[in-house]
Amino acid sequence: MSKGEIVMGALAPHPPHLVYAENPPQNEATAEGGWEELRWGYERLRDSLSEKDYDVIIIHTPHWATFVGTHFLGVEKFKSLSVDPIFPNIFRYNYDLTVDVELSKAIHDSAAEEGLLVKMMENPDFRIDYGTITSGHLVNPKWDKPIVCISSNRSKFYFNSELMQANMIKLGKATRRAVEASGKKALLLSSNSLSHRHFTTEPEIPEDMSKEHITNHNQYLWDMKMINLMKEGKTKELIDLMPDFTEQTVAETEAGCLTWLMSALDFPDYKATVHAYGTVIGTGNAIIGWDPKKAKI
Ligand code: 2X7
Ligand code: FE2
Repeated sequence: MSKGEIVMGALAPHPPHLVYAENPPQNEATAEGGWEELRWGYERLRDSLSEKDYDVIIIHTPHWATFVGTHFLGVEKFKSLSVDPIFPNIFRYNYDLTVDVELSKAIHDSAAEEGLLVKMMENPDFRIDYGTITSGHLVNPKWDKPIVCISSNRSKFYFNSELMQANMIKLGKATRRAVEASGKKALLLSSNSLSHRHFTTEPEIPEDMSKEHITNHNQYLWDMKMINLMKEGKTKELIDLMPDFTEQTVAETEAGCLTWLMSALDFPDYKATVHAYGTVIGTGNAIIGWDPKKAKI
């Protein structure tokens, strides 16, 4: 069996607004468009993936929060309706997805070898979180690839950012090792926004773009600082700054997804490709790809 590999890693944020604005048949709500910059960014990410051959999409998601260890989906098929708890008016999505349970279990076992507390989630009636569904849809609207879905262990809440990062670095290493041993080609998604202070009221028309902007200038400056580090290939510095960034902008990086991705990619020192930056209800969102082939040039 040939060695497996990560063919690409991406920061793939999941505001449900982006799915709503696309009007796919799976979503019950209908929109008049909106958030084009980000949606066109996802188009560019999908274009860059069209040249890649891959077997599976591995998603680390903030909206499956687990407080005792890291959990992995362990059932092959999930089909149900996902309703966003905050935005039921815009996201009521009928999902039908397949899990690569073999790879999921392999990453679980590899993470256990790193000393992490882990669990397979084997309840067939489990409701898949909207982070997984939104990032999964925007990257692969046909849903023709199986996924592996990894929960976010909220160690930041009962310990601190530093401990969360240390664990996510182990989880990233464990993920890379399991992918390589599997012989499979994997696409990895960090499903999170950057800065995350958001508006507390919604415009009458959610997609009214005259109302959309970053919540405050501080968030914008922090987002640009972090994105520029990614563009420059300074991902170790990015990890060092993550606790301060997360605290000052209430960033969704608190869930550990981006730290996991950087570790799985072995802390890229090559340039990331920024496909888009834009805001959704005041939060900062970037769509960014890392192609490990660039490391070899
Ligand atoms: O979960 C989210 C998010 N991360 C960003 C923006 C809007 C809604 O939901
Ligand atoms: Fe979110």
